[in-house]
Amino acid sequence: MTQTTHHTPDTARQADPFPVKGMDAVVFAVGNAKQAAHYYSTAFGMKLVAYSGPENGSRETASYVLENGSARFVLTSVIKPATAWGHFLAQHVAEHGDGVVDLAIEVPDARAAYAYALEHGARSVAEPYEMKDDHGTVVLAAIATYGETRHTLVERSGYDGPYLPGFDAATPMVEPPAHRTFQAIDHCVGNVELGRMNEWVGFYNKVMGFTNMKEFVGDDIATEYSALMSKVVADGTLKVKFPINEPAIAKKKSQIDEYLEFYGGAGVQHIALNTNDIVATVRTMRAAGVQFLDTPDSYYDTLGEWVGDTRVPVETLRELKILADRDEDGYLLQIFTKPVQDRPTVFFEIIERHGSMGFGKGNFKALFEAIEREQAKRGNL
Ligand code: TYF
Ligand code: FE
Repeated sequence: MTQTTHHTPDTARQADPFPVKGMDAVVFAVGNAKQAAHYYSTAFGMKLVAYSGPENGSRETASYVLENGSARFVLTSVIKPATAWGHFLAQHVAEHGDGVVDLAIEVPDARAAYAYALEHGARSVAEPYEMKDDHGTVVLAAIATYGETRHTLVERSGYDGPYLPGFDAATPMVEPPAHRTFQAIDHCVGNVELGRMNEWVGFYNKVMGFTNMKEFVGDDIATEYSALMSKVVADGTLKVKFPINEPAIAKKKSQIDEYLEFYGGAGVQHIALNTNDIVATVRTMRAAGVQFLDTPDSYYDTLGEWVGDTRVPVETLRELKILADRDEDGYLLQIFTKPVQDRPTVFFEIIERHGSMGFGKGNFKALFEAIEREQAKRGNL
């Protein structure tokens, strides 16, 4: 059946049936992209690099492209729906609120990736097409994944424009912070309906040849305290990692059920962002008004006993409510924002890895208790 990989040997990499270069972009459909772009600039420290809107020929949508290292977010709003895409975006925002419509993946050959995916059971949302301008040609195609989410497969083959044809370079909205807050997308998590996690894990196994990583939340943890089950799929090089969660029947209402109820179905739950200085990043983001989940002092009272020494003293972790975990490969530091819109749906994780390729298993109890405290405040527990 499905393989479990941690570090994939080079031989497996050579035989990769679905090679990927990494995440191309996380595309959000939002009610007001102009203001969302401002939030990700001022609060997350990202840099506006490209824009498409009525001023440069896009009558239907306005899109802002923000970057931080290799992490790219595209924020899109509908101005006046005209085509099927505009109507889809308008309906997506009406039904789901602000959310992710596309986890775009950069591939060396979009036509080959698309053909492989369709042969292995993917549903097409866009057949391969080319976009061209003075900067070169980009080949794109798209397949459906959970909920109304899609994966656009992007082949850039030397394209040197600021994002895609149709986009003009833009100047940053504000001066980015002196310290870069994060530099890459670590993983993108999906929430799917009860009983459907294995189906979606199988989808990535078949359609993209992704393999299962060691870390998962099984039945045992689910019934004890998490109220969710989770498995992680990744490409052979671990550049693209997609955990998939489903609710579990437990004593309390699952955080995944809360998401599904307020999002109106399956969708992207959180985006994790890599940083090399989580302390500086959390200080910058907190100062800009970003709210993070709280962690009780009792967590820090015993942390040193099992995590041992990390780059950051426990007292600093305690001050900023940063979590730490250690496994056989090393350790990681991580923290989670509260939902970033009024609906209790999409949130972000900031993660600093030192060897560990895990997802913070040792923190699941503390993390899920913190999420439950927020659920209770919203009357959803
Ligand atoms: O991505 C992960 O697996 C970790 C932990 O609802 C996690 O960030 C898992 C499920 C969840 C929230 C966080
Ligand atoms: Fe995560």
